[in-house]
Amino acid sequence: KKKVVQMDPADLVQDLLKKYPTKVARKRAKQIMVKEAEGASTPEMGANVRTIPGIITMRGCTYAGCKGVILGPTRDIVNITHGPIGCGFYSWLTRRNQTHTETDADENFMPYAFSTDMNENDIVFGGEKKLKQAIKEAYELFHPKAIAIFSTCPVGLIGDDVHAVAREMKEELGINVFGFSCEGYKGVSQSAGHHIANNQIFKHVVGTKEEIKVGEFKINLLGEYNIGGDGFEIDRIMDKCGITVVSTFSGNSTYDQFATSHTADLNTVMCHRSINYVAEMMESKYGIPWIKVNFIGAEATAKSLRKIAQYFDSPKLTERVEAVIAEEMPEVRQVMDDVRSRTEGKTAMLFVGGSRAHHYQELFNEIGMRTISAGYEFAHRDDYEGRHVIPDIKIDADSRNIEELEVEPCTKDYNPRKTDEELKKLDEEGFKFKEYAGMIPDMENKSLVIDDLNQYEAEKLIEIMKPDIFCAGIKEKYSVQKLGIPLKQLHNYDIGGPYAGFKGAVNFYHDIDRMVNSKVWSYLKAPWQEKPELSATYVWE
Ligand code: CFM
Ligand code: HCA
Repeated sequence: KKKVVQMDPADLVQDLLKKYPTKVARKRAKQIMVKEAEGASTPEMGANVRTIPGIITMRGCTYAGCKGVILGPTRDIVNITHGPIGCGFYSWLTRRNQTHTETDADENFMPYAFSTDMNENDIVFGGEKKLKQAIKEAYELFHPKAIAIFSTCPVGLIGDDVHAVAREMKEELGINVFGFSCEGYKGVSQSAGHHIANNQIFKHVVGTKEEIKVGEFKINLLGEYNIGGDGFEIDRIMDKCGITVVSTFSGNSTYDQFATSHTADLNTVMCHRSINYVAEMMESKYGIPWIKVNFIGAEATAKSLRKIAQYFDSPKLTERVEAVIAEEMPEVRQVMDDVRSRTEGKTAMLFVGGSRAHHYQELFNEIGMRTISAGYEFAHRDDYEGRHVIPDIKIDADSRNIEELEVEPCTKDYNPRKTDEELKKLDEEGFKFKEYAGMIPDMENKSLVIDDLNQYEAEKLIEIMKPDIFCAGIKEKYSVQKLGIPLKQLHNYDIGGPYAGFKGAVNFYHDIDRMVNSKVWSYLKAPWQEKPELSATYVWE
C-alpha cells in the first residue's frame, strides 16, 4: 500500500542535496529552485555554468551544438567533421531532423557522414594536410555549393588551423568553404556551439545572394529544426495562411535559403536559445525585426499566427489567419477533450535542452497535465527568467533600415528584465524593445525548477515525486523506464512526431495518452515499491 507523505518543496530540495559533499551541495543549490518560494519576484537561476566534475550530466558538447544542431539539418552543404570518427558518426542523423528535396536535381548530403577520421598519426604530425585532402575529395565527388569544417576536441589541442585551410580551399576550388572553431570542450555545453555556428553562418553565408522571393508577407523561421517533421507541419500552416517562408534556420534548409534570408520582412524566433544571435545580428545589420513565436501547442500556434498577422497589420492576412485557425481547431479540440478525460490531473517532468522544457508545458496544459518539475540542460538566465530585448539600433517599424551596418559577431547574452520606468524611457527614445517570456514565470507556484539535472537527481526526483511521465533524452530513457515511469523523448520524439502546429498537437495528445494510461508500467517494480519505507508521494496544495 502506498504511503502518502506531504512534503514541502523546500524540504525536497534539501533531500536532493543531502548526499552531496558540502561544496557540491552549495554549487548545486544555486541551480535548483522552488518557484516563488522566495517571494513574488523570480529568483536568479544559476544557469550556463560548468558542470561539476564527477557528476553525470545530461548535457552534450560544443561540437554537437554547432555541427549537429545548427548546421546538421541543412541538406546541401557538405559538413566535414575534422576529428576522430566517433564524433562524426555519433552526430549522424540521430537527431531525426528531416528533409525532402524539391526536385531530383537537388542535392541531399544528409545520408552521408563526412569525416577526416583523425588518428594517432594526425595528432602527432598535424591533421591539416588530411583535412585539405578530404575537402578536395568531397569536392570532386559531390561538387557542392559549400563545404563546412567542424573542429572536434583534438583539433584545438594540436592547433590545426581550420580557418586557414578553409581560406586556401575556397580560393582553390572557387566555392564557399568555411570552418568552425567548435571544439567539444569549449564553453560549458552545446550552447557555445550554437553561438559559434550563428556567428560563422552570419559572416560567411547570410546576405551573399540577392534573390528576392515573391510573396506579400515574407518571414524567416529561426530556431526550427524539423525534428520528426515539425517544420513540414509549420510550412503547411504558413502556406495555408499565405505567409512566405524565405528561410528556416535550419530545418529542411538549403545553402541558398541562408544566403537570401536577409530579404525577409520579419524574423520569427521559435527556439530562442539556439538562434537569438542570428536574429539580433540581422536586426542590427538589415533592420529586420524579430518576434518570438511558438508552434508547440495548438493554442500557442494560433497565438503565434495572430502575432505574425498583427505585425504585418494587414486585414487580408488577419482574415486568412483567422479562417485557418477556425478550420484547424475543431479537430484539435475534439481530440484534446477526449484525451483530457483520461489525462487530467496527471503530472509530468520535463528536462530538455534549451527551449522544449518550456514549450512542451503548453501541450501538457492542453490535456490537463501539470508540469511539477522542469529544467533545461544548457539554457541561459533569460530562458528561465524572461527578458526585455533592446536592439542596438532604433527600429522604425514602417521602413526597413536597408543601409548595411558593419556588424560585430554577436556577443550578447543576458538582458535582464527592465522596470516599467526604464521601459517607458526606452520607448520614448524609439527603441522597439520586446518581452521574451521565460520558463519560470509561466510555471505554477511551488514547481521545482532545476538546471543541468543529472542522473542521481533524476532518480531521486522520481523516487519522491513519482510523476506520471518523464520527458528527456536517450541517455535518460532506459534508466527512468526501469524505475517504472514512461519516458517520452522530447529531443527526437522517439519514433513519433510531428508535434508542432495543429496536426502535431493531435499526435502528441494521442502519444501521451497511450503512455500515461498504459498498464505495462505498473508491472515494473521500482526499488521503493519493494521497500515500503522509501515510499512517498508528493502532494500539491
Ligand atoms: Fe533549441 Fe532544438 Fe532545444 Fe537546441 Fe538540442 Fe534539439 Fe533540444 Mo536536443 S535547438 S535548444 S541544442 S529546441 S538538439 S531541436 S531537442 S537539446 S530543447
Ligand atoms: C545534442 C543533440 C540532442 C541529443 C538528444 C539526446 C538531440 O545535444 O547533441 O540526448 O537524446 O536532440 O538530438 O540534443
